[in-house]
Amino acid sequence: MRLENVRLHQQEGLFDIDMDNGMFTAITPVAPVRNTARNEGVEVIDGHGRLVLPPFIDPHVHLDTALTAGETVWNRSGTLFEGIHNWSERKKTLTRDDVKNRAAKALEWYIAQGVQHVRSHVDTTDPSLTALQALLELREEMRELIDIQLVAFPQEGIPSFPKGAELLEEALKLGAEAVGGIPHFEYTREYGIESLKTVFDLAGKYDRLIDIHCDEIDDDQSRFVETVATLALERAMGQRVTASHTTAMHSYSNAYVVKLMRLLKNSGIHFIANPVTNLNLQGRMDSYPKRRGITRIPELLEAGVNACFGQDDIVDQWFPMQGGNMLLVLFTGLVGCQLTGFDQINRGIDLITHNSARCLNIHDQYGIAVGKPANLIMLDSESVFDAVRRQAAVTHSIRRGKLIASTEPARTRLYHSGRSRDIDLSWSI
Ligand code: 17E
Ligand code: FE2
Repeated sequence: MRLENVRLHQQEGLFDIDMDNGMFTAITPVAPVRNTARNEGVEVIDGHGRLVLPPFIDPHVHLDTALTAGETVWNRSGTLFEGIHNWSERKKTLTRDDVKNRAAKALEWYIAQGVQHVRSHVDTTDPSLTALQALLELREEMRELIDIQLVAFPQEGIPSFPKGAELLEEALKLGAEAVGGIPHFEYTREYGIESLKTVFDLAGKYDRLIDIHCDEIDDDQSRFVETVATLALERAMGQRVTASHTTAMHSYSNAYVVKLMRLLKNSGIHFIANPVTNLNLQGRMDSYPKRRGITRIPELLEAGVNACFGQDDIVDQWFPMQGGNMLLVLFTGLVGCQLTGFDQINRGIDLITHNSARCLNIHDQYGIAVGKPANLIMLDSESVFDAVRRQAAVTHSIRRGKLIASTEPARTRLYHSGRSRDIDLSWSI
């Protein structure tokens, strides 16, 4: 497979990209003269100057809950806690096929929109571990199209749920890649701390990654992230540890955040914000002004801490819309975090690509470079800025050197004074 006349982010000019045996073999500037020959029989796609990027990543989603919005009831208060309650009712009716069918549909939506890597939490506070077994099967069945990392996620707590720790450990034995937790949901602060020790002990015992739902609450007293970072630091595990959500950081005093930032940086842990979901869930107990409840992404990035954006929900109790469009997640996150300077928008693409790859510990195998797996997407746009601005379609998704999805971009005509013409919705600067 060969792509011709494509643009690369933050590089001048056009390039040809050659792939062979599932790997990138050459990336060559077209100007001043094209000096690469086409090999006979190689499939060629002309990019016509369009942008290519490494595939999008969703580092935080719940595939087991996908497409269950309104089941058994709609979330009326819009809070995290009503969502957890309603899901616990729906959870009683799960079957393997139910989970697989819904998750497979959500994964198709991802694949169609250029996502090739997802990290999905899967609820382990279910004595039958039905959802986990379903997603373990789907992970293997979908491997050619998308990589799925599974986090064993104790939605209703570890010490606060009967056999919570045993179920979590069983999920690791069955093959989940990461251990999760939810300290702010445990009955007491002490249980929260205890739950984190359990998570770190299990990750050590089974050599797994960690991704904690951490301080997802508008309570400025919820400070479990300091314990996550300290355990990561003391056990030298920072690069393998992620704190997801951390929305309470939005409400911390600046004095505390200044102290905390040093620890976060030293620990080397990663952060995932889920801007769409948390703009929806947070601030629900506020009158006006209402807090946005997104963690402090600009400050984390400024401090040199790795951070990225996830979707979290696809048509479920916590967010009833969306489905696989990471450019929409990025757009929402950039607006929600006021990261709308020209450079911030351009660099923002890292929040759904390279930064997420570091968080998932897949960065060695990720990116458009000779010798890496030939995974990339092409967008109906010439620049990142324009693609983010107008949510450009992903026209091609190529994985291991093979086309796995394509989308025809929309064409628009304008009719005026008896004449009609195509209009161009792009704007590149
Ligand atoms: N569960 C949870 O604890 N928090 C969330 N944001 C979702 C599920 C989606
Ligand atoms: Fe989540």
